[in-house]
Amino acid sequence: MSSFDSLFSVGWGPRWATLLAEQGEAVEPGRVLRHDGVSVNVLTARGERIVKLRRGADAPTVGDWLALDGDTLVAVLERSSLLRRRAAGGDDLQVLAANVDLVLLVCGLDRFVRAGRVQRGEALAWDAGALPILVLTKADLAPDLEGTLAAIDAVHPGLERLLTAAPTGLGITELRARLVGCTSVLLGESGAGKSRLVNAILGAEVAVTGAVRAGDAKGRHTTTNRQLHLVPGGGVIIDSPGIREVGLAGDEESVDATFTDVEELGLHCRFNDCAHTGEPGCAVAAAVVGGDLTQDRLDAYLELREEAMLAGERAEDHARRTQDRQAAKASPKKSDRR
Ligand SMILES: Nc1nc2c(ncn2[C@@H]2O[C@H](COP(=O)(O)OP(=O)(O)OP(=O)(O)O)[C@@H](O)[C@H]2O)c(=O)[nH]1
Ligand SMILES: [Mg+2]
Ligand SMILES: [Zn+2]
Repeated sequence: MSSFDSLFSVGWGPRWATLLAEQGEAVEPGRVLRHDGVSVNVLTARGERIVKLRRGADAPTVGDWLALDGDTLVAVLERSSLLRRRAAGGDDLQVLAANVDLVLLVCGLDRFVRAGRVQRGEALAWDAGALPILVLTKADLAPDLEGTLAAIDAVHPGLERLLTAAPTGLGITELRARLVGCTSVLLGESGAGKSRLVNAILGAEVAVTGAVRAGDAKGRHTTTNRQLHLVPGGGVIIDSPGIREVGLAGDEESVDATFTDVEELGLHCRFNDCAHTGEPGCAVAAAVVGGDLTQDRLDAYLELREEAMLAGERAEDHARRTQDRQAAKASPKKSDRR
């Protein structure tokens, strides 16, 4: 028995105990509940605490486990997973949440569910080292529920999906059961119903929700900070602000994980480096002709793979430039050396 057992409800376990022990005897653990730019709210065995962040030091994010000495951050414990996305148009990767097991891709059925958005979310989840689950909200507002679900399932083979409606409680018990023992994060555009879902799961009005515009069902970015909540029955869930663009964090493998059907077909192509873009003996192209794979899905795969490749190259360039700058700083007068 350790004195940190009360943290089991927020995911404490042997992994964290081992990593914490490496930080010496004087430290205690805490999990980041909320981040507000200059400080983080941390849950410790002795209650919630605000820890100020120092500039340039290890930057913790929501979901991180910290080693603390009083109110001082000693270390961010090595993450088991990290959800990131590429910020719109930039080289920068925005860190969304750490140590997550499940990424809940939240889409409201009051508007069209765009396949590309879901596929990008899937790729981000795989890239993080987490499992994606499609969570459809607002089932009560769907004009043709059965038709919509059939269409969505056809476009996303292999993706786990849950259907919910907050006003009627549809799917909430199933979702809660799915969250037991996991750290889950909600990802979706503004107005998708993430915060209302959190309230339904928690059985309490904890998260603030906001109405969507009547004309286009767009939200108003009601939630502005990521926040970790405890799920009754076990597990934790992170509510997050709506995101408009889901820029891939790089890594073509995360795209392959999203399109395992295309990957499997590709094993039968004549060339093992086949790009499925018109090569002879391409099994993927044959599957499209034979009707086993839609051209739309192949196009989506090729497009996301290209984007991931370019993102990966940009990230490498970025890393190289940073390294060069640091090297230049370390030895400013190289030419003077004899
Ligand atoms: N009818 C119905 N309305 C819902 C459901 N889920 C959410 N809503 C409504 O949709 C609107 C937006 O919900 P929020 O939970 O605030 O959306 P959000 O995803 O948190 O939005 P941001 O915080 O802006 O990212 C609110 O008016 C909710 O009451 C649902 O299942 N059915
Ligand atoms: Mg919200
Ligand atoms: Zn091929």
